[in-house]
Amino acid sequence: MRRVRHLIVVLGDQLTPTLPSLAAADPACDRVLMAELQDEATYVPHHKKKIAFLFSAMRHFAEELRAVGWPVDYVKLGSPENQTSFTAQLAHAIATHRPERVLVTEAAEWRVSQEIAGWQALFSVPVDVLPDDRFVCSTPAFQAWAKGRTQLRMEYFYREMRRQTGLLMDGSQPVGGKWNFDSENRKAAPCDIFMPRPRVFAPDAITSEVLALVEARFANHFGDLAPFGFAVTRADAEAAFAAFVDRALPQFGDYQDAMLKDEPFLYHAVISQYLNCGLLDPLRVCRRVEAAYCAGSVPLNAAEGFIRQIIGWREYVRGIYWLKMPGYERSNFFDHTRGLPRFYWTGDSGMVCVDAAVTQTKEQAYAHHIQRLMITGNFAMLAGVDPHALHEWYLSVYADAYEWVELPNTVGMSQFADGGLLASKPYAASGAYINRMSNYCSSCGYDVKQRTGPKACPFNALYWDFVARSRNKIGRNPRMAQTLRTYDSFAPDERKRIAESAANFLANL
Ligand code: FAD
Ligand code: DLZ
Ligand code: SF4
Repeated sequence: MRRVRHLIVVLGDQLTPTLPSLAAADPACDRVLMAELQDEATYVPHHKKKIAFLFSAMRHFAEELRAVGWPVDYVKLGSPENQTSFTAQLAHAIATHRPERVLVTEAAEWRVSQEIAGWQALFSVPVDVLPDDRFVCSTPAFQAWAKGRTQLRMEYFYREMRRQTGLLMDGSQPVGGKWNFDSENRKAAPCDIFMPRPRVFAPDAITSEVLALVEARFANHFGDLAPFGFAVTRADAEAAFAAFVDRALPQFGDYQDAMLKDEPFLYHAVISQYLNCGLLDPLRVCRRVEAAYCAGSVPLNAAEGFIRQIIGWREYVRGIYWLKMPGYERSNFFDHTRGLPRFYWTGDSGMVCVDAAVTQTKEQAYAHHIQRLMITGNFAMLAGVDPHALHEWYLSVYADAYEWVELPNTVGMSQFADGGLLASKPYAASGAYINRMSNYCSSCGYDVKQRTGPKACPFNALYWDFVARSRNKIGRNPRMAQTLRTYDSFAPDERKRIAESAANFLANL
């Protein structure tokens, strides 16, 4: 076998042909290493669909590279050459090929970046770690933006990203005269409206082989493997995104916060799993949405709302993650210690809203943002669940979950466990909010109008109990002042009933 010049390690979420480590190399003398690894598939018990999606997308990407001339060592799980970790696999490949250098694009997650940081000391060949250019804002640029600011509000960061990219800009001013149309994005969805569905793709031979592997190896992991309809190639991910732009984007803005029973996707894009592993490019999808707005096929509140999620929230949470790691994963502002209730795995709590979110998560490895934030996240905070246990759950169960994006959303946004770095107030809500934004309550055994007692919606007593028990933590937050005044206006008997109802419910969890 001829001597390999550069060995390029491509990680599972680096499925992008223009990846810096590939751009820096030459198929004529360099070689790519990709591997399906037991350690990566089990550091949390990932949803079966998530593992199958990523393995199949990795195998298709290896084929995509081979088709343009790259020699690729693709190490399948279960093959004789397979080692369980990145480091062991690389050691094996170095012994086989004796490359002059190893190239790798920096890992998206702290855990893997630490593993890579150890390679230089372990191996006798130089290891080059290249910055990942697949984000709009580099980590040094985010750190420069954050430096000296007392508050790191997403809105101001987002405006910078709009200026930097020129997306929906009219010179130095935002198109439409406003930066943010969020207030127009909070309609509850009527249940009889036409509902688009994300495109699904029949498994090909590669995916079918992966599905059999996952069923055999990860049978005890959470989640349904079938039916499997994710795109696993760049072309199909593009097609799924194009279908979203045509069919759902026009209504995306209006119904972004809505929830409907038996409608897991509503007008959401269902593309985060493709963006996060590199099958779709964030800036390209935003430019496509901007073009749809300019062509008059989508309203401004939809185009702006979508672009804000990508160049605003997605980039912002990544910046926060790298600013605060390590240590951010142990944030616990409220000192919550309760274990994760069993029904996060089974979906049999009796609360229709929670069970709908868990059941569709089990079926689809997907729940939309408001379900994650205001149902499962909100419930966990009100019930006092340990944020780290919840973080591990979110990291396991969603096809789009990688720690850099999941952790700030869970610990910062949904649990306020960082004490307000990311959110200006806790996203805590009683049943009234859920009832306003969804049709769950009409089929629930609990009564959303009752605050206390055995039939009362658990979110109600838990909400007021959370407000009361967290007073010394949230009392100085101006955005919580009205809520505390309302609690204080309750008669002592009512406060006692709230405490008892919450305690009874939690005792039976
Ligand atoms: P859409 O609603 O159609 O939005 C379009 C795109 O915007 C998404 O594909 C996503 O790339 C981006 N986006 C929207 N909101 C956010 C956000 N808050 N942070 C980052 N990107 C955003 N997103 C992940 O990609 N991975 C995660 O592991 C993840 N964990 C989350 C955990 C919690 C507790 C919460 C509250 C949110 C989490 N999110 C996560 C953010 C968000 O829920 C998902 O990005 C979104 O639901 C993906 O579905 P979609 O593609 O249909 O998104
Ligand atoms: C999430 C994941 C899974 C399930 N499996 C693999 C794998 O077998 N091989 C691989 O290269 N990457 C995998 N990943 C992604 C990594 O865990 C990790 O998220 C990325 O390398 C980013 O740090
Ligand atoms: Fe959820 Fe309460 Fe409504 Fe039942 S009544 S669906 S528990 S908010």
